[in-house]
Amino acid sequence: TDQPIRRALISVSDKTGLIDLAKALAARGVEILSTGGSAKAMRDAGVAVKDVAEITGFPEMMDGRVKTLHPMVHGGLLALRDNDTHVAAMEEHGIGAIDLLVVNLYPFEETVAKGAEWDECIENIDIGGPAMIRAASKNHAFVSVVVDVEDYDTLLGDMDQHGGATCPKFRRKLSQKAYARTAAYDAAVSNWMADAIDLDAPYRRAKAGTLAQTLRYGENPHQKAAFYTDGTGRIGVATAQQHQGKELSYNNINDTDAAFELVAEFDPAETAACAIIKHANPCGVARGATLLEAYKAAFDCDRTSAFGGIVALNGTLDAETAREITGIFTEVVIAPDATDEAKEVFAAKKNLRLLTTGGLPDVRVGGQTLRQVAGGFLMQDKDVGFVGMDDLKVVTKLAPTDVQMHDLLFAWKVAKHVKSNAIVYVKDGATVGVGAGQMSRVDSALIAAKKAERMAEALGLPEPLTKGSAVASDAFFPFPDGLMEAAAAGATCVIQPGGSMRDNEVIAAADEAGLAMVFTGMRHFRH
Ligand code: 93A
Repeated sequence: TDQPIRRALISVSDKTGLIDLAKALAARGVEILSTGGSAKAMRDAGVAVKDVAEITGFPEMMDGRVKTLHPMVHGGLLALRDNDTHVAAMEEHGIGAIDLLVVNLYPFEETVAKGAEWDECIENIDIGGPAMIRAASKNHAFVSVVVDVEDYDTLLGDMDQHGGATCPKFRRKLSQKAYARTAAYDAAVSNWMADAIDLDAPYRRAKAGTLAQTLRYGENPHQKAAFYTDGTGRIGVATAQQHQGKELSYNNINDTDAAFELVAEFDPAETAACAIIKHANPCGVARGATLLEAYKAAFDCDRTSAFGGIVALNGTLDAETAREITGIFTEVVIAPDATDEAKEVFAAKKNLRLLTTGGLPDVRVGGQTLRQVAGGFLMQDKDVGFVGMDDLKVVTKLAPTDVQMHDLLFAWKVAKHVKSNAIVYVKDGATVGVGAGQMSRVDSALIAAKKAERMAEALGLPEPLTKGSAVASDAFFPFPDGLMEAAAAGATCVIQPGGSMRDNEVIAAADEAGLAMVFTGMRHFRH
């Protein structure tokens, strides 16, 4: 039913149109209650106003934080006029009905927009206003609530149409608009806080995570850093147990993750495997009959780079392997487990960190990766792409032998974990040259071959181990040149995605060089 407006509460920060509205209401016989600033403005303009403080019996206090939060106000807004007990309560406590609420909120959004300090923004979070708005909106069966200066005229119009009352349809519309306003208001506060937290501490951007460790610094000493867990409980560096050594650093965690995710590609039921990582790229990966063999072979790929590296194993670290690893300075060793003897071997090396995980992560289980760019985030599925023997397509006249096939697939698995452009030479289940992170695929092929030459010299071998090797390329060869470099280094078989415009040229060059080549149909860029 239409509800007569006899008593109004006006509390507005934006005083636009206030005086006109107050005069119009007064002219229609409406009694006006108001808060400090609003009351003063109306009184100065000659409108009769009663202070809310007079009704509540409490002065506005705590810098205005508490002015309308009182049963005399909220009872007047919330009481159901057609409910006997509500009416009795009003009578008992002397609560007068409030038929109209006119409120606009502390200018929180504007305060933030002008770049105010934290404390000023906080003071501009309106509490009493939204409380009243929500109360009046809930009770729209009896109460009209106006939250927008634009609605003052519409209100007066509706009152005039209904003999000083408002109609139910209009009140419901006002109510909906009022809830939209308080919802947007709280969203603005929440968004501001989220942003402010990030600006204060960008390293806390991993919002969804749980702080696991504040790090001494980030990639460099002048960068603050922290480590967060994501709650998935995935086996890996985040859930590993550290047995000895000082705290892991930012780079240690990053490299240890790269090492363990790589070594987990190799099923321990099939083979022992070892990966050595430097600066997030493998400088040696090998499989072997034992972890000791695998470690030695991985180490021989690039002994220079392995210094200060991260070693990951796909099985239980034993004492022999541990002893071999202590032959050079190693930052971190991560393995599913370690024997007591192995732990004893490491105990003498105070700076070496040993991590055990209780198992290997399942590299086929997906999930998302998140990375930051200026002003945004990039989300993508994890690269869990896998190719097996049956997925390979032989494209050359020559087909790889079984032995070559094994090395090709091994090289392919490693290439997935090498920063693009990745070229990986493999011989007998061990990398013999890794070219990583070059802008040109040709350079990656050359660098890897060059490293193999240096290793041959250091090891006193008659020729580099790339002679007779299998080579993997993480993406297609756009031209034959990269492939020719690999052939010049001695590669005899090739694994690559294929799909270049010039595949025919590349295949022809491979045939001419006497190479066996297979296409995977899948690429493994990694940046
Ligand atoms: O600080 S508050 O959250 N506490 C209150 O009890 C309260 N009651 C009204 N802010 C409160 N208000 C807000 O004061 C209103 O939403 C309005 O924006 C402002 C009007 O104050 P004044 O009439 O004193 O200028």
